Amino acid sequence: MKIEVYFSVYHTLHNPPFELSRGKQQEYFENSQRLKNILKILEQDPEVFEIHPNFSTNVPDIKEVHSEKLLKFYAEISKYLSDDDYHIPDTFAVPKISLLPEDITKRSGYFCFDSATPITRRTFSASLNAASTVVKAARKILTDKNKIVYAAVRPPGHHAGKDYFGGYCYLNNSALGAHVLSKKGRVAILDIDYHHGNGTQEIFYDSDRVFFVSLHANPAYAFPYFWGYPEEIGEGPGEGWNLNIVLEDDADNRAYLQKLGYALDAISKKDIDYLIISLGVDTLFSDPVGGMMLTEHIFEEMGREISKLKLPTLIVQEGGYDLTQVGKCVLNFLTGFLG
Ligand code: SP5
Ligand code: ZN
Repeated sequence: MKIEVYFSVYHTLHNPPFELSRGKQQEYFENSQRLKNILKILEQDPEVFEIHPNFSTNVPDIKEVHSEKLLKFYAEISKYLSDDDYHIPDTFAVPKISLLPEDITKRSGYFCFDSATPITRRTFSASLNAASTVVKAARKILTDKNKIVYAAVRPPGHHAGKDYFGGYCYLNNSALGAHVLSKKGRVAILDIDYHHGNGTQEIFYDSDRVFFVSLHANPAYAFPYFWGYPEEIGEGPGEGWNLNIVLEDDADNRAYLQKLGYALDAISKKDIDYLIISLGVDTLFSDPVGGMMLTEHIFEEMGREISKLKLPTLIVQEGGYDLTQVGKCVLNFLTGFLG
């Protein structure tokens, strides 16, 4: 059995010089070397990984997931910025109000919720290319349900909401993929990134077509802080279709697998047709952004356990910032998934 890998070639266009986190200037953790390292490892086994570069930035139905104002803002700030420039919002709308300031460098604070997500001239292009790659990969699942497809993309997506961005994410890749699949059946999104996928949660919060299940570090002390609590269960028709499972930072392989078991149980109790995995490997002990204690071998077991759901599956890359281990963790996960 093979795994088809779709990758967003234009990801290198998004490479901000630094981020502001914890009030300090730091290296940009979500850099292009991450994806290069993942691909370098997968390319070594062409028998298993069939790699398809995606050059498109076309994302049909993008307006069904993201607001027109957000997309217009991205288009305008892309034109405003020159080649080597970068933009970090500095004034934020709290609470969210309905008027947008004219000044483009202040309008960003209406859509953005953190200071670690800079925008450059080509950020929107790179994000559209990532989103387009995931939509292509999702369509592949529709035409061939036996396929396992992995979307090797960046920037990541799970923190981006309908009308906002943050956490290194601009467009919600997994949500756009889920949107495509949800037209043909019920979808579960299993988010195993270290951080809560607040954007994905928000996009499907009132929907019973997409079951969002996230395993993540306790937001009482971990990013994104304001979302990810077990009380958030969905609303309206979506009540019972959102499941947050919280882990502590001392979580080791055993604790993690136990909670993953709860997540898989919950998914198998619903009538699901397609699975999307938001695959973050920032749960690794050595990750410079995440704080858990997992070792690289556990990713293989995670893949194996999830594959037992026996669903047509699209795996989408989210976080993972230990440059020396990110490729190995992804490889282990995919190998385990293949069985
Ligand atoms: C997709 C994803 O994983 N986004 C995560 C965004 C986390 N942003 C907060 C970054 C804080 C970085 N702090 C680094 C501490 C250095 N020891
Ligand atoms: Zn993360």
